[in-house]
Amino acid sequence: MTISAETIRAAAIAVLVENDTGTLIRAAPRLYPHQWSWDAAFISVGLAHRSVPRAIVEWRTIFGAQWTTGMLPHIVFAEAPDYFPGPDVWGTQEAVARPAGVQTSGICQPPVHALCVEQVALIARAKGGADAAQLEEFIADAVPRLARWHAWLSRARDPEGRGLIEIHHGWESGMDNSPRFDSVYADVHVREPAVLKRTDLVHASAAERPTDAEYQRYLWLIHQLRSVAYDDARAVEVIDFRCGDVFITACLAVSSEALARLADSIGDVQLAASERRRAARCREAVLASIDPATGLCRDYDYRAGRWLDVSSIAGFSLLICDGPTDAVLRQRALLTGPHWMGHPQNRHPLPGSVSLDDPGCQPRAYWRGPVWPIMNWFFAHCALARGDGELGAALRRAGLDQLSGLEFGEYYEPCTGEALGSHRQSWTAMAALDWLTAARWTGAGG
Ligand code: 2M8
Repeated sequence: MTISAETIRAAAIAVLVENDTGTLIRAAPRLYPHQWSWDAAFISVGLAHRSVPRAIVEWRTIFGAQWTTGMLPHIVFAEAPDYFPGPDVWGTQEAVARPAGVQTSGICQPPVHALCVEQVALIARAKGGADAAQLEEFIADAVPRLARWHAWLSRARDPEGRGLIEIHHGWESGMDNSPRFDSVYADVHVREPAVLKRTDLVHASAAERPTDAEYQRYLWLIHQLRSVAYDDARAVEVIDFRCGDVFITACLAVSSEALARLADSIGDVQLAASERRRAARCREAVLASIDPATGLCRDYDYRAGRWLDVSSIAGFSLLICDGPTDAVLRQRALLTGPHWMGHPQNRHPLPGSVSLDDPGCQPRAYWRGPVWPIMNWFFAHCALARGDGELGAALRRAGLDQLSGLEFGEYYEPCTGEALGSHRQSWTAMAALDWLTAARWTGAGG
């Protein structure tokens, strides 16, 4: 690294400060002027390093938008008209389960929340004093909310107990246009094309964003969900997209373990036990999804009744949630090998969203090839949590090198290292800030 850690750290803090509206952190200054659910969860970890009370405010905004069903919606809208699709398109005021006094979207995102609350708790408890005291009060409120969120995911998105958590929109995966979902989207037939107001293309290059054809399908799925007023039971009857998402299932496994520890910390042994059972079920489903031929995890198309044999970063979901040593080591060898982190053309030894060797890889196109700093952080965090300090440190080192240009890109071109999509993306800044601050990485205090 030619640039000092302190320079990166200060620049990362500046991004979070700039994107702060006071009650929520915009996911990005212009492209994403609202609060995104999994972005905000990750961002709260960075916020906690600077101010535990501010991190708690972020969580109050997330939880203040929780639906009565327990769902945490994927967007909480701020006062910012410049985003499409905005609240008028979502029309969630027609939903019985909507929260009062706040506008939200009507779908969810990967459940990394409990995992991030636990990190905030660890940071606050290490700081002690007023931070720790405020934290304990917050945890007592957060734990039942997180429990309702997890219960909703199992109840509404795995009603038959098949194991994989089902999504009804590619946006729920967080990896919007990933080739993971190409064949699922091929069965989404847009009956009434929407008027597209692509505000995203004002702020990012079209070559780095989804196409209009993809957006038509995104809008059609919103239309279908809105037609049943976002009612969970009716949604499964009308929706053209029903995919068992292995990455979300792995996120729920690690988050359920985290929630179990949080529940233990406040003496709720019953909740702790049921979250551990949930974690075990999810982990089993992730393991069962593995293609014996490739060693990678797979999504499942519930409408078509078939496994989706697409190689993407989500294929490494076992490295998120852990599992039997042989299967974990196989994935680890693949991830660090020549098709992914060790690819000879890589600017930095980091995994792309799709392998550079995949014929469908598009190195500039969003979730179809670029390297995502937040994924590097997440995989590094989970490696460390699994006891794989070597992989965690390797991802951190290369991840920080990648961010030394200080653009804090949303994603990066794998071969050139060019920052793509939005610059000054909040969760990218969080990754740098946590890597340079948290005791588990630096071995120092705080
Ligand atoms: C991207 O998704 C939004 C839609 O939700 C968009 O393209 O407008 C995804 O990368 C998603 O995972 C992320 O949470 C969001 C904000 O960073 O942007």
